[in-house]
Amino acid sequence: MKKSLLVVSLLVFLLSSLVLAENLALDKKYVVSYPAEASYPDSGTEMTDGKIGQPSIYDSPWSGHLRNEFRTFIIDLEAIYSIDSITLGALKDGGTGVTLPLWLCFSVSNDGKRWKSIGTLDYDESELPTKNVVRFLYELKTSGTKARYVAVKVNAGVWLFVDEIEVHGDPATRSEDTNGISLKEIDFEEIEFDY
Ligand SMILES: [Ca+2]
Repeated sequence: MKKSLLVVSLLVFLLSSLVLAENLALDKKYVVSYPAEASYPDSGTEMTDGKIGQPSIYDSPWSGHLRNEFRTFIIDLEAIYSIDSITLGALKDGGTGVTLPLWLCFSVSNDGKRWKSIGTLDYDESELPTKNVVRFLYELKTSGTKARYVAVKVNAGVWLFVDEIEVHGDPATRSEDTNGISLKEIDFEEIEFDY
């Protein structure tokens, strides 16, 4: 193969893989089991607005959650998609009690009522970044799981700082859904998680 042809083929391949890996959660609605603290608030759109925090508690994309062991976020993708991965960004700031979650549990649903646990990320302190101030991206690979609703249960220590949840998948796998319920109708207690 000629060199120029090889470069063009490579570019086409790279572009097509970029198109496939879209963030389906961008600008989608979500709810959280317990609101962020007033001092580090979440206006209700910040977890899916595409804005990522710098590694500083003062950067506005971060919302801060204080104690109570965990928070659960539920995102409505508004249609059923085939999902390849789910990510969450969290902050560590060793000097201020902002610690990284030790575990995250994930669950999905097509109708907002029947849920299916799809995996858990579990870390020892020693497996998390040792740097004192750092943003860490958690990622669960979901190998084409079909879902409209995505629930992420996130462990909270003293302070949990989070900036964005992304759900990656191919938009072409969209199938219209009319059976879903509104986020406000979802019962957090009904969601099946590993723990
Ligand atoms: Ca954000």
